[in-house]
Formats: sequence, structure tokens, C-alpha cells
Amino acid sequence: MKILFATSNPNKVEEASAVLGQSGHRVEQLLVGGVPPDFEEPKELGLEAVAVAKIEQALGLIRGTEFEGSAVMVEDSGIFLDAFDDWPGAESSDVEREIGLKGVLRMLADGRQRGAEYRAVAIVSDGAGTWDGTGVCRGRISETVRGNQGFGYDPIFIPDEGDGRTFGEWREGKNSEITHRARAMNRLAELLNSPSR
Ligand code: ITT
Repeated sequence: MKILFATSNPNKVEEASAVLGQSGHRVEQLLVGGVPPDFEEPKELGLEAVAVAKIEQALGLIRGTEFEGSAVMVEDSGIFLDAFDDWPGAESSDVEREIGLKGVLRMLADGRQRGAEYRAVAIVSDGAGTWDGTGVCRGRISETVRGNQGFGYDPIFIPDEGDGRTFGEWREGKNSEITHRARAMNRLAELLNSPSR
């Protein structure tokens, strides 16, 4: 199935394309008038609520266009630090922009626990049916910023299922089955490819 991914983040498109491509789906970034959609995100309500808000807006956006009736996908993700309550979560991109990765490291400097996890919620809808998948990737926050691969928090995130390197140091790319996004996309692929769909 062709899936139009409504996101402004090319890293997400690349990862979704690799994972869903293995299950026979073709992912393309949804561009309306040549630009990715800019959604209102109720971030204070958490990832799920943001993903639901994004899919509703995406379906509204393609209504009456050449894309109406196509499958569209949205995804909301973030990092959750064990030392804090649900933070930064859905506000990960804002926090990264406001205090930077070094600012996040400073917040853990007083010996706080360093456990963390990435979470992703992805939703596909063709207007008639809706499917969703979630994924988690457990890890811990490094002491220093290491590596420049990936995006976002990758240079300070050490996945538990890795070899001690941050995702920022994974030159081979982190698009394997262990990431939160890959897990959410694999779940979606299972649902989309199910005979009972
Ligand atoms: P769209 O909303 O347009 O899809 P976005 O990048 O703004 O793109 P989100 O609102 O879902 O996406 O914010 C996700 C943020 O969470 C992202 O900017 C990073 O700060 C962090 N994040 C999520 N997944 C990540 C990953 O795989 N690697 C690094 N950081 C990630």
C-alpha cells in the first residue's frame, strides 16, 4: 500500500520507509502545495493525544485534494527520562531547542537516575479504517554528548540493546528493529497485512 507520511521530519520518513518497505508498503512524505503540513499539537496531553490530533488534521487537509482516499500516516514520539515525571515526552523537540542536549545532561548532573526510553505512537488511516502501533526503546542517558549520527537526543541515548555506543555513534544507522519507531511501524505492518483487515 502507498502510505503518505504527514511529517516534517525527513529522518522519520527514512526510518518508516525502511521498515514498512520490508512489508511491501511504500512510504512517501505528504507534501501539500510542496510543503509538509504544520499541525496543532496538544502536547500537554501526551503522545497519543497528539497523534490523534495529527491524524484528524491530516485527513482534513487532504479532503478535496488529489490525495483524498489515500492512506495517511502520522507519528508522534519523544524521550522520557526516568528521573522526571513524563518529561520531556511530547515536548521533547521544544526542550531540545530550548536547553539543548547539554542542558538535559546538566539536569541529570546531581546524580539522578539516567534511565530513559524513547516512545512512538503511529497511526495510519485511509478515511475508512484506522490502525495504530506503539513502540518503546529502553536505554540510558550518557554522561557526555557522543556522535553526530541520527537526530534529536540520539547523541546522548545509549540503547539497552546496543553495545554501549549512543545512537549518535551508530554510523551504520539505527534503523533496525530495536527502535521505538521501527517497533511502532512493525506493529502497523502486522495490522495492515493481516488477512482480517
Ligand atoms: P513531526 O511532528 O512533523 O512528525 P517532529 O520532529 O516535530 O516531526 P515530534 O513532534 O514527534 O516530531 O517530536 C519528536 C521529538 O522527539 C524529536 O524532535 C526528538 O527531539 C525526539 N525524538 C523522537 N524520536 C527520536 C529519535 O528516533 N531519535 C532522536 N530523537 C527523537
